[in-house]
Amino acid sequence: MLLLHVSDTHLGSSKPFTGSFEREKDFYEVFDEAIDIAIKEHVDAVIHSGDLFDDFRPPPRPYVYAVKALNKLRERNIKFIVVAGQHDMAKRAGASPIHVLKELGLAHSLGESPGDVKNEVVKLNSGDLGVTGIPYFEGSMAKEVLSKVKPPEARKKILIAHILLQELGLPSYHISITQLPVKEYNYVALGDYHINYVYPNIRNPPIVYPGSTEAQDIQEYRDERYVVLVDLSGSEAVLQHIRLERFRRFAKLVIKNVNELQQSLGRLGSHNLVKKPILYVELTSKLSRFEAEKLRTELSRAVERGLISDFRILTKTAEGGELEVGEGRGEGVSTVSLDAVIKETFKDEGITQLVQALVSSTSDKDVELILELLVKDRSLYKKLEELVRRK
Ligand SMILES: [Mn+2]
Repeated sequence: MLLLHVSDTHLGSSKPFTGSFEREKDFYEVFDEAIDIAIKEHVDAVIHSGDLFDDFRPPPRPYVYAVKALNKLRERNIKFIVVAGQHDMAKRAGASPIHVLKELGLAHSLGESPGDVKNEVVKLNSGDLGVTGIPYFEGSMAKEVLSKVKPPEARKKILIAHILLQELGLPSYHISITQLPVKEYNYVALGDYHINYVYPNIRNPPIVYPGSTEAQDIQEYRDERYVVLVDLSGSEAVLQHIRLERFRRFAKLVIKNVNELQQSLGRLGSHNLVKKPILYVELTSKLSRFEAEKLRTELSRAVERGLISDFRILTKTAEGGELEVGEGRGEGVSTVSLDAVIKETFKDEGITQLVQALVSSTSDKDVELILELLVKDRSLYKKLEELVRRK
């Protein structure tokens, strides 16, 4: 029995260039590559450990690409078994995009909302596979979630979960690996952590994060990205990490001034890459407006010459953290913050606050709040209306 483990494909994302279709396509292309590997390797099923989509209400395009790719699997009788991550998680029953794929007969869903743990036996070409699916959940639900984990009755069993393990050593986590009955399973397929990671010193069963298929920003970037081929034919699972080729590379240059950029660009060596890399430029000193403009021009020229696909500029904050001050292609590069740009653009305190809230909003709650604000403050609404009319 052969499986391909894939995770965190975030279809629909275009990070770090929100709204760029070029970048959005990267996520579709590498997903397609993973599906083609599954077909080439004649696997019985593709196991997806969550964040298939980047949004729980995807626009049509990510659906189209997902359906196209998953149809190729269905034609070959390869099952696609998936749990929801926090990105494609239903806020209420039946509302996850995974549910749509399930209704279309393109996915076997093993959990779509927090606490929706499933223990099932799935019929594959080469036999029965017992699967426990744990979709993303908040840490406070751990006890309830763990009580629902019941290894199914089957000769071969896998556990799929979209969780961060305590053992990763990150600031936040869901549970420790010791809380899961891993010994009951032949393979543990994990998602949520975007970096490839194999839990050390455990031969049986392997506990694996393949990592995401694309990096969402430079912090997540690694030179290699993988899908994992899992052979369950023998008594112990045999793994093969397969390197993906069609993901976008990131490069980073740390420079003081424009001269240093010109010297470093030549050394990028991006000519033999399948795709031109995204370049992050980290500035170690503050540039004048003139120098900043020159830097942007140089970088735009590098895009035109096909050295890089796009760029972002980073400067260090006073606290030593990284601050992004500009991105490529038309976005103005300066040493001012996004907040300052919004202020400068709208020149009205009320509107500025509104736009800032919208820009930084991450939930429907914020939108509700903003609407409430508009209803209460008619003058703000009037000003906004005028602005829209002028555009
Ligand atoms: Mn993810």
